[in-house]
Amino acid sequence: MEKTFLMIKPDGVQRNLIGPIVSRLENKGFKIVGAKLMQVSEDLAKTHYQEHSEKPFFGELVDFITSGPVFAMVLEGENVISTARLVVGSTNPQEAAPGTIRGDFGLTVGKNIIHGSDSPESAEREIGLFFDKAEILDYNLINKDWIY
Ligand code: FUP
Repeated sequence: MEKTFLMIKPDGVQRNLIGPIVSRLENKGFKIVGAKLMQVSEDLAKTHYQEHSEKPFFGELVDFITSGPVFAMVLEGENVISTARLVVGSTNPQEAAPGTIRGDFGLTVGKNIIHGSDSPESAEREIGLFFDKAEILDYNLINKDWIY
């Protein structure tokens, strides 16, 4: 089953949005197979965002993501990578549709509440960066065969 990486950023954690956001992801039908509150190091931040290393906002991005704890998750489900991106919404919260996480909770592109992997390659890379294999669980939901 497909897996993706999602991370509630420091703004979402500081605003006590872990619960509401995780609730939306569970309600959608995704299965949480890994989750933890963690502090992102500068090295990890730079590696995670390496595709943006030449962008003018790179320094601010690294400062922001390391400014406080994040809530990192691995979710599993059918087409979870693209479907979770729909639930997350557009990068700029001012353009994100109402009903999406960024559309409902965010206001500026620099502080857009949550990250979600954008492709199978980035999902695999990001899960590997943030989680040890032993932190990702393989389990069944009892009597819920219709949850993947
Ligand atoms: P996304 O995949 O939606 O998280 O968006 P990107 O990978 O394009 O951008 C990563 C992060 O860079 C965004 F979450 C916010 C930040 N960013 C800015 O701060 N300014 C920009 O103009 C674009 C992105």
